[in-house]
Parts: sequence; structure tokens; C-alpha cells
Amino acid sequence: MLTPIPAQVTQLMDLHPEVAAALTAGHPVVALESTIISHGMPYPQNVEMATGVETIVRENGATPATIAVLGGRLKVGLTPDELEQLASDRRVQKISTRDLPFTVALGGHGATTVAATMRIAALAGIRVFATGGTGGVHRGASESMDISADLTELARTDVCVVSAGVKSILDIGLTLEVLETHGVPTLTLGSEEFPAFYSRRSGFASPLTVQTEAEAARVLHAKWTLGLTGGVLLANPIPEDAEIPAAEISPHIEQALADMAALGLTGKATTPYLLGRLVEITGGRSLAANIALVRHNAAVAARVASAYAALQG
Ligand code: PSU
Ligand code: MN
Repeated sequence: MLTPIPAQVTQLMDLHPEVAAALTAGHPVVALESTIISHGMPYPQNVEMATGVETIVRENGATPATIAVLGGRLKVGLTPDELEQLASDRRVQKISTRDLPFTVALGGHGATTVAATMRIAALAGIRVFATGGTGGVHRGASESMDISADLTELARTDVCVVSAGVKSILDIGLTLEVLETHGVPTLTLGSEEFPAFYSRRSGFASPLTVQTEAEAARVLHAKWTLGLTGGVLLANPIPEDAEIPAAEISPHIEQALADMAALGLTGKATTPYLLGRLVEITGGRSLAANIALVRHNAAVAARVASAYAALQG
């Protein structure tokens, strides 16, 4: 079922013709975020990753729609030149939901976080979204109150986010608690344990488990048919051959957190700093793991989107 995009939103949005055609036909579409490109990985691996991920979505039967804000326009589906700009133009800001009106109003360039991407995907009528990792409750949040707006958006926006779980730079237990509070179904694909991004294991049981993408699609369909608004988090453990076991990555994460504390970084700068510092500390191994898990998530998301489209009839 296609919900028409309100006219006042269409005026602010550039829907790529290929994405528009897929949506009109009821074909599966997968949204992709852009903070991971501009602030999550170094150039030029970021642009290679983004292009590769779009190909994987296509190979798995869906149309990719990478989302960003360029010159104040909501972009749903990017041209190769636009992807290159996002990956390399230093004026591109990391923007979450709170920043969206400002960037649109002042004609800025924004790479959208999971939260802002979910919101734009929902405005375009896209229900499935692939990323690397989602934000969550930061360690020490009882003092800092640093809780990612990704969780707020999962609470209220009807989009399924496929991620490799939550990095242990965050407090995984508290993140799962907040998801529960907000009624966000939190499913892990093929595992009883919630994954920790670089590692398949986190030490935390997954609230729910599904064995196939088709089962996940049925959960989405049931949730929204019941009138339960808000998102679904589908956690997809990193492939075994790419994982960095928890025992190995933990000391590196502690090191990165200590380095960040020494610099006094807070707020939106923390996640990009920690990701970049881990790439340095691990000699590039965390970047290879990050790329592998995003590619895996894109394939899973495309299959979920296909199964969901089939349920819509
Ligand atoms: N986790 C990653 N890579 C990323 C991000 C998170 O492994 O690139 C990005 C995503 O865009 C996510 C954002 O939405 O960081 C969360 O930032 P914050 O914690 O400031 O809300
Ligand atoms: Mn934050």
C-alpha cells in the first residue's frame, strides 16, 4: 500500500527517479544512511563502501535509496557525484533529527544519522533501512545524559532498522532497556544473543530472535497492522570471518574511550571520534570489520524489504 507523500514535503524532497518508480510500483526499496559515509569512515574507503552497498541491495532484489541533505534539499537516492561530495566535502555536517529543520531552512549540506535518515525514509514511504551500527545510551549517561536520538526515532517512526547491534563504546544493557521502554521490537537474526557490532557476542540475551528475513518481515507487518507506531530494530551479527572477538576489541575500546576523555570531547563528536580512533588503534582492522558488517546488513535489509513488499500484496 502506497501512502502518498504530502505535497508540502514533495516540495522539499528530490526523489531519485529510480526510487520513485520502485515506490510507485510497490517494489522493495532499502534506505541507506550517510553519516556512516561522511563521519563514520575515512575517504576513499567510505565512497567505495557506499557504492558497494548499493550494488548489494540491487543484487538482493531491492532498490537502494541513500539519504542525505544537499543544499537544503532532502535527497532520497543519490547520483554518483552526490555520493562523492558527501564522502569528501568537509562542509557536510553530521545531522540528526534536531538539526534537520536548520539544514533545510539554511540550505546546508547534511549527512543524516540513523535518526534523521529514518525520518526522511518514512516521509518518502520507505519502511526498511540498512546501516552499520545504531546509536544508543552512551556509557556514563547517568551523568552526561548522552542518549542517541536514534532511540527516540525508533520509538516513533515506522521504519525497520537493520544494524549489527550496538557497539560496546555504548552501554548495551541500558540501550536494550530504553528500547523496551519505548516498545521497540528488538530482534536478532539467527542468534539468541544480541550482537555487539564488531563482535557476534555481547553477553546480553536478545529480547527476541527470528530465524529468517521472512519472519522479520512478518513482525513488521504485524506491528504496523496492529497500529503500533514506531520502528523495529533487526540486529544482524557480523559475519564470523570478519568479526573481532569481544576479548580482543574490548581493550582497544577502553583505550579509545580514555583518549576521548583526555581530549574532553562530548556530544555529537563522540561517535565519529571513537570510530576513527579505533581504526588507528587496530591498524585498520576495525574498518574492515565495519565494511563487512554493513555489506551483510544491506543484503539482509534487501531481503526483508522484498518479503515485506510481498506481504503488502
Ligand atoms: N555507529 C557506527 N557507525 C556510525 C554511526 C554509529 O558504527 O557511523 C553513526 C550513525 O549515523 C548513528 C550515529 O546514527 O552515528 C549516532 O550518533 P550519536 O551517538 O551522536 O547519536
Ligand atoms: Mn549523543
